[in-house]
Amino acid sequence: MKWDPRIEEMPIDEQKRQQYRLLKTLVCRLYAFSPFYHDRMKEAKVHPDDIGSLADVQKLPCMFKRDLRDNYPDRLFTASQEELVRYHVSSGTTGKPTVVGYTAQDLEHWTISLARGLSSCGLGRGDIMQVSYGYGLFTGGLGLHYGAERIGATVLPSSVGNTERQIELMQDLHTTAIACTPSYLLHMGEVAEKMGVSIKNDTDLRVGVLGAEPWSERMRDHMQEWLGIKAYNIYGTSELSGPMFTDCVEQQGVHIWSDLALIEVLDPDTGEVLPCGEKGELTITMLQKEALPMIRYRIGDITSMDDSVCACGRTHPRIDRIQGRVDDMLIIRGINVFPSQIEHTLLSIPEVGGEHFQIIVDRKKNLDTLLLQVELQSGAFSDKINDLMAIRRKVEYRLKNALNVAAEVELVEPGSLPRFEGKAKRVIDKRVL
Ligand code: ADP
Ligand code: K
Ligand code: ZN
Repeated sequence: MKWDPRIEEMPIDEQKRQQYRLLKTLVCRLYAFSPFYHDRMKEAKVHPDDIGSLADVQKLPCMFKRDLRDNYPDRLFTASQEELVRYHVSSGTTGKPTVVGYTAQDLEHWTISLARGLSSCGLGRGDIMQVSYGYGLFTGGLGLHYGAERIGATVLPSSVGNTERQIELMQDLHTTAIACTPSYLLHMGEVAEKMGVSIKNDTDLRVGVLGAEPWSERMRDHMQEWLGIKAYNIYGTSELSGPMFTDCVEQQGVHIWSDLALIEVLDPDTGEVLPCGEKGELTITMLQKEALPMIRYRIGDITSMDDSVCACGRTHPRIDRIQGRVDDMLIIRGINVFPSQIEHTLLSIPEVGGEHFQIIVDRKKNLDTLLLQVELQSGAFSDKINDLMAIRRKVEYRLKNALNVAAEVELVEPGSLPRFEGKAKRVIDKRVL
């Protein structure tokens, strides 16, 4: 079922004309009303008059995550507080989070995007969707919540955690679909088995809408087989609004609705636009966002684009699975963690300092684990176990606050971690997808 066939099947040249109109309007508005974009465009020596075709988007300067960070919390907003109806906050790269804001219209577009996407996964009024993304400052929970309600599905806002209870509810309320991270669904499957419940045989679950972290085709096959479901990919970032684009039933890539987003794939080194099919850095211009516009936002995710018409009949371009990052961002239980954030936190704790540490990421019982080996400063080294315990608790507490994910800390003797001559290799990621 198509939520909005007129848009979803729009001929490609018509989509392009619409995109050009939206881009032109956006650029004119920002040049006139946003000091940030005005200055950026002046620096790049482009004027709204230079935008005379869709391809001219390439003349516009790119934005990066650091632009949001440098303009914390709301200096990039182009809506007044009166016009904003919601904030979300995502983890930042140096301990400083990024704040995103929404007008009513922005929430509407996010919801519509998901209504189209969830319908394209074969969901509708007859479905009961358990939303097991976190509700709160992160975007996942509320985003899927409103998208699923819009298509008339019955939402069970179970959020993350309390897994046994979630499985009981899944059975009692006959949940047919779940939205969560792929690793949380794997964890649920295991917990269910321990409870003597087979998700495949003893529940009505038939669809998973899974994302917020990388996963593979192999993992999709495994989950579909083991849990007896269709597993669909969902992609987004808080700067776009949140998770907002999904696979369709063909499972041949994530459809990016062209009336909402204009995508390019750039060579991460040169910034040049790459042709369809080539892998590079996904770059998105959000064509209709009001509160927090994003022009040529270089997300850091590596993928390729396919602009051929999908077997489902939808004419909007698709992106392939995310193949990696251009930076060192880690995703731990769906939450973005930058090694620089860890370093920043450690630097503020005199007993350890931030010079020598190692990050070990693993997956145990299908849950990501984060272990930090941290060298003590020689002055803080003590053979009193109580002192060491206190330092460790302090480091764990500070990290939890900064990262929003728990890290286990192991204090090690000064000088015991490897030293590097070139770039430090601080991360050991043992997870295999
Ligand atoms: P979210 O709340 O959706 O996790 P964030 O802005 O915190 O939003 O994180 C966005 C990042 O998460 C993306 O840039 C990407 O690296 C990763 N991500 C989100 N969805 C997927 C997905 N389906 N596959 C791979 N990575 C994903
Ligand atoms: K994420
Ligand atoms: Zn499709």
